[in-house]
Amino acid sequence: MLGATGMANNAHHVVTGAAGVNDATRPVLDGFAISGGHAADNGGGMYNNNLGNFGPRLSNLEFRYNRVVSPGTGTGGALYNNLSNLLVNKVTFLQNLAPNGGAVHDEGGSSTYTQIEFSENRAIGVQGLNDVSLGAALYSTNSNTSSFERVFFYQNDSTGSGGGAAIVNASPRFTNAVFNGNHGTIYGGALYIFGNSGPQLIHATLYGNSSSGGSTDGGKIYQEPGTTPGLGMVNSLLAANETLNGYTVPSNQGNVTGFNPGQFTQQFFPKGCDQIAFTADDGYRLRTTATTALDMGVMGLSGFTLPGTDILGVTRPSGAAPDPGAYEGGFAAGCLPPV
Ligand SMILES: [Ca+2]
Ligand SMILES: [Ca+2]
Repeated sequence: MLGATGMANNAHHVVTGAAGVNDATRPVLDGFAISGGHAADNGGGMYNNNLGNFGPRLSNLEFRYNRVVSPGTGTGGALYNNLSNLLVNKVTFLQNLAPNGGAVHDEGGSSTYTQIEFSENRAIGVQGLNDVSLGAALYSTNSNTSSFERVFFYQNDSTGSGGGAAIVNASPRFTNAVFNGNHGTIYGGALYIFGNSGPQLIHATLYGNSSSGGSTDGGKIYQEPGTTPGLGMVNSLLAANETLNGYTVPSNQGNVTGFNPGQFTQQFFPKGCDQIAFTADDGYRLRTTATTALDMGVMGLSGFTLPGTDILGVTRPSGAAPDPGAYEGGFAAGCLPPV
């Protein structure tokens, strides 16, 4: 059952999760590729339902090419977690697809994700009803409070809203996070936020996210009117020439907007020239000349848990104060683009 490949033979989930009775007895999946799953409802790669506090421990996995194909309602192309708290470490979600939550749907519960890459996942809605499609990489709903520490959202694309994540009545937390090249056809290239939601961005870098909904679309972040309490943001770095809608970046919380991307070490290669995220050549470190951002972060803020390291594990703060964004900086220009 594990590692099954070939879409046609997988009418349901590749893996169905079970629960432990304590942390030590969580079921473990380590070192697999879970690919080609093809569910008609939820969780094309893995399905976890009502497993409580001790859901599976997932490590060193790649979920790729899994999909949910039900028209308009299915969720979690790679991974569906309903009221199931997982520990997920060093996992890549690549090119998964669903109507909502192209890679992951966290419905209730509170999972802990560390060193996670979401690349090129898709949320694809019903033709003519594109706006029902939410969250190309992540769909967080129903009071979910998952934590994402060290996370890359890279080139995910929704035919509706929320190219990176769609957050509906939920409050996930993203710490040391990169959002690059994500796209929502309607609203919110990076994030779409709605309802009773209080997500947090802590040391996030946002660059090159877009949406196609017009002048009110919120290229990076779209927060629906009436969202309560709404997005919290601290020590985050927003590159120039992208738009927000329904959201005002808080001042005096170490956030920098309008950042010149030419002051990244390598603005065109967020993963660096090795094309691997979470390594020292990653492109969104700050140059020594990035004086508008270096040391502009705050050291502490009530209601937010600040990390002791950056996305690479470098101790924060380096220098006088933490640097906004995912990376602690102060470097020369990075690698040259491959020829
Ligand atoms: Ca790299
Ligand atoms: Ca610093």
